[in-house]
Amino acid sequence: MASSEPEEIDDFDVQQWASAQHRDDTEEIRVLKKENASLRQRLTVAGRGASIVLGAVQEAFDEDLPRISVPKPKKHGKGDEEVPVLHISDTQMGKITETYDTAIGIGRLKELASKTAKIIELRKSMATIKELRLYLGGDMVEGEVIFPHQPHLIDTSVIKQSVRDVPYAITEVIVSLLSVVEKIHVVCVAGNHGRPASKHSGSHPETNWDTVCYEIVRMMVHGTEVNQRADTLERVTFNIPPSFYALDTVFNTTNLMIHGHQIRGMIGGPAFARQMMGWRDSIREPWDNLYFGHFHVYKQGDLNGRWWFCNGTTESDNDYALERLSSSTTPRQRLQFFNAKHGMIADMPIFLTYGLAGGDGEQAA
Ligand SMILES: [Mn+2]
Repeated sequence: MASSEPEEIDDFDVQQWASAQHRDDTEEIRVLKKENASLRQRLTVAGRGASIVLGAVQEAFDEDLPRISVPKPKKHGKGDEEVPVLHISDTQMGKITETYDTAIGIGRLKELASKTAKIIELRKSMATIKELRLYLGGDMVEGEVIFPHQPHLIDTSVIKQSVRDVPYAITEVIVSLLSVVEKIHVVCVAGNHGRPASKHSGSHPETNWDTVCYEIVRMMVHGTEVNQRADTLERVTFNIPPSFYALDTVFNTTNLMIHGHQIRGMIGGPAFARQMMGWRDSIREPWDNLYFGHFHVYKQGDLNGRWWFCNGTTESDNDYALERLSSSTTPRQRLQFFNAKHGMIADMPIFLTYGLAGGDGEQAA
């Protein structure tokens, strides 16, 4: 009985059957089939819902954009032009520790924007500052399936992290900084916590919840094609490349940003140095300085004249960093200033103490 079955299947031409069916379809069924095929494509190729979520947000924004009132900078300052670079990464939004959760994460980003704005205003007494670069370095979301017990260590789902909390917080940072600069150029890379599933699950490398956040920030700031916000199109620009790295040129210096999970060994160590020199040759475009996060350790160094800058995190009391990296520091992010003559002229941590005993930021708008 079993021996006759394969022949029957061989005789049956699926392609022919399918095209015969297709010819008999009514127009509605053809449209439905096409829609079905395109949805299936989006699910399997683009990866498990991330692009569907993005599509749904876009449809919602086509109807109604979030209300944002975009401020004008009061003055540009005097003296030679300077460009601030603000590196935000590893906000791990959604994660809970003893002293961190989503509300504290959002509070610290507000604190960061307010402290950055104050420093920019101060520097305007000696420099002209019109434009800021905002580097979003990945792990903006904590995710939910990065390691097996993670569901116990988060306060919101990855959907809320990537569609609501991070886009809201980052859009607030952008809008708040528009009160001190005319233009903001936003440069983005995705982190390992934004992966939709385990790194061995075979999802597309471009599919990442960080990227969903960035695209939603862009929609919140610019609106959609159908429903555009005219006052921000020229003032805020975005670079969200599909590659693991992003490049940004400030005056004569080209900065290379990655998330950092690609780095092997100790940062600043010999394996790291080899890898950094490898990227110098393997990445087609020439670059000068390397920016990354991931390690939750605020550090920098230079290697044969190229700077590397490792960003801190907004989170506090991270058991992983305590156990594995013996590091426990005040939450911080990086702010720099560049000018045409010298390139990078100032590099400073912005300490974030919102939510900590005796902390600042309660007053942050
Ligand atoms: Mn990471």
